[in-house]
Amino acid sequence: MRFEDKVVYQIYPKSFQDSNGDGWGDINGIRSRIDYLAGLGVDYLWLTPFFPSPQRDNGYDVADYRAVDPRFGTMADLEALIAEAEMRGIGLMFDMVFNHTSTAHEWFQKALQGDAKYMDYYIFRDGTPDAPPTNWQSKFGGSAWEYVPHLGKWYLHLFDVTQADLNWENPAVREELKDILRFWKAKGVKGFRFDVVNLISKGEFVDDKEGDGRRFYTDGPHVHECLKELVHDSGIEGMVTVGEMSSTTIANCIRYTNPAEHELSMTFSFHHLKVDYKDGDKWSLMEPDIHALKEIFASWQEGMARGGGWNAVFWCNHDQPRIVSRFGATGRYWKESAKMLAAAIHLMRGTPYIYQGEEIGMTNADFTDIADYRDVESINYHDILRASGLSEEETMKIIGARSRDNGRTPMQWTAGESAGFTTGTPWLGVNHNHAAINVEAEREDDDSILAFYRRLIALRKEYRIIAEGSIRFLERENDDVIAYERALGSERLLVLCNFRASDIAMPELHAAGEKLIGNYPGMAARLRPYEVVALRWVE
Ligand code: TEU
Repeated sequence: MRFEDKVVYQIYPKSFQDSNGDGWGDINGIRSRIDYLAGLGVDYLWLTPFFPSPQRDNGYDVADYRAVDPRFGTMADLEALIAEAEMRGIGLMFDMVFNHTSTAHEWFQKALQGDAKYMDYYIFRDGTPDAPPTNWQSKFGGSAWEYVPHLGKWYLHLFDVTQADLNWENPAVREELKDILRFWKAKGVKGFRFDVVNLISKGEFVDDKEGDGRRFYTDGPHVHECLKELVHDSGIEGMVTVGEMSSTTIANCIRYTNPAEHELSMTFSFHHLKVDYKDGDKWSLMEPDIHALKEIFASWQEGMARGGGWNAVFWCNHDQPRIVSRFGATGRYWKESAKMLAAAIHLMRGTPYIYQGEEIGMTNADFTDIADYRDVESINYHDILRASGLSEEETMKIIGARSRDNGRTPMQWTAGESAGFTTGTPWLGVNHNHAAINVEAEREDDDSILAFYRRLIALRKEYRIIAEGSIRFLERENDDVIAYERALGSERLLVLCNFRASDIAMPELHAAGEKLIGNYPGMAARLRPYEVVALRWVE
């Protein structure tokens, strides 16, 4: 099953809707908004982790995979949400953080006590306090190894020091993880997202002379075997699964998602979200390179199709800045650019993901002080950038553009206090532009970004060509426009996206097609600023 005509909506529970005034979003908050989600027409809700956690990395540091953190609610609340969603034809997808656990997890606590069984659940290496086993770097900055003096050993953490990597070479670990999947499947969960799942199989533990170590564990030696075993033995085959793939390749993503391989339904890859990284560095700013963006889409979309793979298509998630602030506009062309960006990916080949707030055109956070940020990565990099010699002003400009908190500010429901997110003090500041950008303002407006997303979702279900058509990229040399053609039998769909804030020449491509969707009235001789138009015809 390919999930071609499905659309997934991602919820970051902490920032979606608070129901009890403690400033944290919660499960009952999601329940109260279920009709809004059903109204959008989405098929699945992916919930980022709500499990008991010290919240060093907002829940991606899981201390217990089978329970609900009391700050998010109870198991009964969760069961009610699953049932209420199902009544509306919506399935829940849970986020399985299986590359690492929190150091607060009982397995790691037992390992720390020297219990050999549990030490083998993690990646411990002998050594002296002055020499980590390898020079690998944590994704959040600093060494990927932490020394435990009373054990005389180091443990590996590719992320925060409180996120210890699991040892997937140990069959007992793999059994534990399968059991967790069975547990949630039995509760009626319909699918799973697997966090950084292409990092689970570590290769050799040697110094990386040219990089941060990722070449030794990315798409590692046993990753495909491990996934096949996990999916097969846990009995989740046939459910919707998406793997988050860090620094991966098309060839690997074909293997992860080609149905003949029995691994996953689809993959997230991130190359298209690095076209504004100067020299590939997230912490160096650059204008987005639209030519590079198009080439990445073209090679991934066409390459995955050739190999029988399947893409998850997305712009936003809880780790990314807001797309209108990034590749679109927040001033004069805010609405046009938000719609253009939406159509650009919703009409591609793959399963679209919408991240909460994207559908109303939410923008980056408007924080100016590092004290306003909560994300561990932003706080670490603030210090790293300052130590590298940048001024506070330069540093805050970078953090402002790149922080993961840009995508985590509370959902903007109304123009009222705290945007209707909470009656208390929000855990992370609400963007002041909620007075203008909010669900209430867009809900009844046929011309709103929200209405446009609703229409895109409906079109995918109405026109098989969107869900199942082949894809071919056009205008490869034109740096202003992203253009592609979908085909199904004798049917064609041409999509033209102007990524510029000015009007540009109309590519000489279109036959006299019927306009299926666009963000301006009618058709003009040139493509207007951030215009998108999709034309359909039968040959
Ligand atoms: O993210 C994995 C990941 O590598 C990134 O997107 C990461 O946040 C970014 O590269 C840092 O610059 C996943 C989760 O989505 C993220 O929230 C977690 O922090 C991370 O795994 C660890 O579990």
